[in-house]
Amino acid sequence: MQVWVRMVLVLYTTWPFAACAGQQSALDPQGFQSEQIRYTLFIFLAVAAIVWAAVVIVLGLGMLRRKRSIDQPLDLHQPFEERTGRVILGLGIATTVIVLGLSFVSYAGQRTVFAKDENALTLKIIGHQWWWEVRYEADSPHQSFVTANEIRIPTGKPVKLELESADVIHSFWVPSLTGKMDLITGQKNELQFTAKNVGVYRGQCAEFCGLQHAHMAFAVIALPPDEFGRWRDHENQSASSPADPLGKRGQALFQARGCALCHNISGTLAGGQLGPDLTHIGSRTTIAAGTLPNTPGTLGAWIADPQHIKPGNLMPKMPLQSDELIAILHYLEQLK
Ligand code: HEC
Ligand SMILES: [Cu+2]
Repeated sequence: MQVWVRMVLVLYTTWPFAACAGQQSALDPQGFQSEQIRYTLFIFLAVAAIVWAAVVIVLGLGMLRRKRSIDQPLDLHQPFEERTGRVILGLGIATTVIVLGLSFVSYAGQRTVFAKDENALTLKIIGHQWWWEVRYEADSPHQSFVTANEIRIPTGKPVKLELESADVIHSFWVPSLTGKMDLITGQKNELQFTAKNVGVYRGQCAEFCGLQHAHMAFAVIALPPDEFGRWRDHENQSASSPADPLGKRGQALFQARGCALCHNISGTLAGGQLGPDLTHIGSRTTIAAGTLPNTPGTLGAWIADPQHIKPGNLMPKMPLQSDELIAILHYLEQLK
C-alpha cells in the first residue's frame, strides 16, 4: 500500500478517538461541572440528530413520491391546501416546543455549572502575557502564598477561582473540569468547579492574547485532601537558604544579575513582581507555562536563552557567564 494511503487510513481510524479521553478532554469529564456540560451537549446532539434524520427521511420520501408536473400549477386544490396548512402548523408548534425545551435544558445546565458554594477554597488567578499567576489567599498573610502555572487543589472540595488579567484578555479553560471563563483587566470573573478524581488536568488560554498565546498552558493537579494540606503547609514556608558554596553564589548572582528585579523568592531580598514567583520553582512540574518539563537541562536552557524557547516572551536574555549560569541553576534547583 502506498505510504500516504496508509497514513490517511491511520489518521482516519484513530482521529475520532484521540480527543475523547486523557488530560484535556471535555468528553472525559473529571469534575461535576464538566459532567453537566457533557450531558447538555449529548441532549442537544441527540435532539439535533433526530430532527436531522427526520428531515432527510421526509426529503427522501418527497423525492421518491414526486408527481408529474401539473398542467395548471397556479390552480388551487382545496383539500391539498388544507392538509399543507395543518402540516405547517404542526411543524411550527414542534419547532417551538423543541427550541423552548433545549433552552430549558441549557438553563438548567448553567444553573449547575455556575452554582456557588460558600465553603469553596478561593484562589485568585491573574493572567499575564504569557503565564498564569496563582494566589492562595487566606485571612492571615502567613497562610497566603503565590505560585505560577500550576494549580493544586483537593479532590471533592469546591474550588472558586477569581479571575483577573494584568494586561490583555485571556481565557481560562480546563476542559476536563469545567467550561471557559475570560480574564479581563479591571473586572473580577468567577468560576467554580469540583474535581472528582485525583489527577493532572491540562488547561490552556482559550483567547488569542498575543505572540505566545499557544504557549500559555497550565496544569490543575487534584490531590487527596490530606496530601493537599501537606503541600499547602510546605508552600507557605519561605525558600530554604542554600548551605553549599555554589548555591550561596547562585543566590547572590540572582540578585546581582537582575533576576530579582522581576522574580520574587520569599524569605530573600528578591521581590520582583513582573515574572512568576520562584519560591518553590524546584518542585513545579513544568516551566514557562507548560512549555517544557522542569528538568535541570530545560531550566538551564531557559535561563540561558528564554527568547530561543519562547520568542517574544517578557523575560529578556540575560548575559551570563557559564559558571554564573551553573550557580544560578544550582540555586533554583534547590528551591523545592
Ligand atoms: C524583565 C523581567 C525578568 C527578568 C530580569 C528575569 N525574568 Fe525570569 N521570567 C520573566 C517572565 C515574564 C517570565 C515568564 C515567561 C513566560 O512563561 O512567558 C519568566 C520566567 C522565568 C522562569 C520560569 C518560571 C516558571 O514557573 O515558568 C525562570 C526559572 C526564570 N524566569 C528565571 C530567571 C532568572 C534566573 C533570571 C536572571 C538571570 C531571570 N529570570 C530574569 C521575567 C524576567
Ligand atoms: Cu492568554
